[in-house]
Amino acid sequence: MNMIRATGLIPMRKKWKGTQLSAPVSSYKIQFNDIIIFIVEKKMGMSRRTFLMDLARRKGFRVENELSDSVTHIVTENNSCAEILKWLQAQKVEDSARFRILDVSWLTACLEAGRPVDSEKYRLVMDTSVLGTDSVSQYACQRRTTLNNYNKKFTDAFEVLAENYEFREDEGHCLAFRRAASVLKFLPFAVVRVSDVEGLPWMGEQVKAIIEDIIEDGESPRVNAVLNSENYRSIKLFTSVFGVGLKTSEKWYRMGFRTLEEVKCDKNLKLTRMQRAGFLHYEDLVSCVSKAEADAASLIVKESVQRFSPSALVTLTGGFRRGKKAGHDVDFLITVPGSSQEDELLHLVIDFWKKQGLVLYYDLIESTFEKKKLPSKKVDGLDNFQKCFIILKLPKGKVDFGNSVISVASAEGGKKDWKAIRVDLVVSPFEQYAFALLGWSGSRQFERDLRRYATHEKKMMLDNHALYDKTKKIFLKAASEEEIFAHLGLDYIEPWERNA
Ligand code: DCT
Ligand code: MG
Repeated sequence: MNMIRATGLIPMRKKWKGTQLSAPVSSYKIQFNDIIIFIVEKKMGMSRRTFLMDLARRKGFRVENELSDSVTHIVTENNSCAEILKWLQAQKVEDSARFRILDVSWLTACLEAGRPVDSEKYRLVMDTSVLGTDSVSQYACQRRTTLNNYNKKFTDAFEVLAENYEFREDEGHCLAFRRAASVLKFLPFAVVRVSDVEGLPWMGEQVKAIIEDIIEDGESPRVNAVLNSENYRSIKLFTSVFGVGLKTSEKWYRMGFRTLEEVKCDKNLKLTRMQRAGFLHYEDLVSCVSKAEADAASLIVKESVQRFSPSALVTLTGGFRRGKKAGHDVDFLITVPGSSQEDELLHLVIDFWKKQGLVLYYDLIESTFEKKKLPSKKVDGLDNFQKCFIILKLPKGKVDFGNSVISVASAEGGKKDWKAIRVDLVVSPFEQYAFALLGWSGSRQFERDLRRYATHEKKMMLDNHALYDKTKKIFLKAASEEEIFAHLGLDYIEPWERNA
């Protein structure tokens, strides 16, 4: 981070030599070591900043020229809390919650007193009006949520609780914590006190109590209790195996299993083909797919698909389309412009890969789409597209593939020169492509809320195939995601803003 350039200041060293606007930091004795101050130039101006820095140093305060990692107190004049947080964001500061952001009147009070005064009443307050709208929408599809999460410590906690409720099949509580996490992911600032979330949707009493615990103690007893519970830990472990769902995990838990070793050693257990593959490639599959690996997989998928259908479009969807740097799998959507049915393509690609020894596991599901059917009411169910769930043997190092050379993290000497990664291929008819793309780009919470919004606000039904207007009793056609948002009366949200 180069603060000097960022704030537009002349580098201090030059200044000391020339105009002597400020004395070197070391020439005054620091009396108050616990507080390390940085004064923001924005809106205050350079000369007033220099004057205040100098004065504070004379009085024994430690004032930094740059916004270093050691700074504890940020002093600002005429800026709102939101402006400062935005400015911190521009300085690539990730954890803005570690600073006290204070009005300049705190510093002048300190200078007057000749010692640090209590800063609480000088803290800049965040209120949601700075979000640019009067209120934050209850729907994730009306919130632009990037991967910049200022509230990870809260959202991680909520996700543990949501997951635990999911394991216990308590949908209501699960959704409540998922929605709360989603709202906090959207906030362009770090929550530092409970009042910061006042007026935001989905902030119920339980949610606020957890936020309060984390603010005060850095942790929530309720979340810790889940993390330490044998049931949660076991179900989490079992469901981390590809092919093992909630039902199987619960069964294994009831049978007394607590580790994967115990499951693997029981010769009486009948595992599915999917689960056997899951255990066989467990280590590779739990270590997430990196962006580089996803790019390498993209090349392989594109080359292979276009080998059999040169005009086919292959689009990276899922988390990687939203800009994620890692994911549990790589999702692709395939469509052939001008063609409505391409049943053969996926089979040809899989056969080709099998011959190349690239397929460690696959399950090809034929399309079950019926033309007459309305968009489905099921929110989280799978769609009817032909699709294939694959474990791909991704080569490491530089590999020639078709006309391309792919390069993934090289194999370390003597070790296996490939990694097992999960790949999903979905084939959509061309006229449903926009709906399929929107549905497969996620996030899950974003998709849920798009459907909820369509149903409750527009009397429409949206799924991965179509949009149906129940009032006009017609299907609304769309050739792009933009057109679907327009049909729904929503502002367009870019894929990287859908990380709800
Ligand atoms: N999807 C959905 N509902 C489901 C399953 C999937 O709406 N029940 C959509 C949302 C994302 C996309 O399909 C791909 O699913 P995942 O791969 O599970 O999600 P992801 O966002 O790609 O997450 P990850 O990075 O972990 O793969
Ligand atoms: Mg994915």
